[in-house]
Amino acid sequence: MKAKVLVIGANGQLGSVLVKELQHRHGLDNVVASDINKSHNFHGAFEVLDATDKTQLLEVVESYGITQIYHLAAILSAKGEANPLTTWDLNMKMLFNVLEVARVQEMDKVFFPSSIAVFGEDAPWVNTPNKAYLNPATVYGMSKAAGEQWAQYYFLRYGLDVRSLRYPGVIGYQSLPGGGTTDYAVEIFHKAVLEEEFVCFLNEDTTLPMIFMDDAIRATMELMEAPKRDIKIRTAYNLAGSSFSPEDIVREIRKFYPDFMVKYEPDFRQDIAAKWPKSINDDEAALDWGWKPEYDLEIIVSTMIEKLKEQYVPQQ
Ligand code: AKB
Repeated sequence: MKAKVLVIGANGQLGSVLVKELQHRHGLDNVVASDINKSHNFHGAFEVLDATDKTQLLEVVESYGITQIYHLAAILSAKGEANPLTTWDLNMKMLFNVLEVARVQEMDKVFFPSSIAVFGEDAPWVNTPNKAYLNPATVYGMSKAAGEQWAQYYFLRYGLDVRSLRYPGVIGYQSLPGGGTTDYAVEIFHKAVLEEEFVCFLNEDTTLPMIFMDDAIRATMELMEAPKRDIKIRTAYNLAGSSFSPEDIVREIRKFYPDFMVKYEPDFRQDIAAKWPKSINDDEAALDWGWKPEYDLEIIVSTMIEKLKEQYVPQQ
């Protein structure tokens, strides 16, 4: 039977790119993009969907005969701290609705993104292993850590094939992030290409795990397409790309824009970043389904600059 895929949170940083990849793999007619915000630029089916509303979710699933859900909607680490209880409520409610609808409809697979935000100050800071102690310091991180347990519970109790990755900060030219602590690592490239000064909300030496969009999408597809027997971790897999700090990015950007100006004005997001790992050990992902990142900082920077230049100065 052909897969019918629903993407929730399709307008987000990852969702907008993932929808196109899924359309490419499954066919335009077999992917339904959905988001709470109606403006979008997808070809193919699109539904305005509030995933906190289970009835609405079920209606969409039934009307298209959905067999797989990619649930990408969430309030992220920085934005989530403004309204902790609302963040918990929304993130958990959406996940429960997705898990329940997928269980009742006996779906083939569910993808639930987790994050490096599940780690807190009691996990090793460097080369953080998959099984490290989880004491997240943000509500977003708490919702992801709890979500991982619920994903595993639905697998063990009901046999629902839920798969998950702990994404680092995602860097891509195709879309903008919103409300995260790693957002600076995308914004900085837009400023560089526009030849404007960048004000960085993290300290210059704050090293964080990051991943290029193309690697993040490929990892998602490789995890989701791996044979079920190979998926040994049912909470979430650590996923690594490359680790670097704002000053590392600036050094690389100045190879292209030697006069690029940066001012450091750390805010509350510095405290969030300070409790996250500096680098991630993703040996289990490599072992179980063959994960291997392709983009290091140098390639990320040159690709970001090249692609954003095309976007800002349209070719004749
Ligand atoms: C955030 O910064 O909140 C996200 C994440 C690492 O999950 N990009």
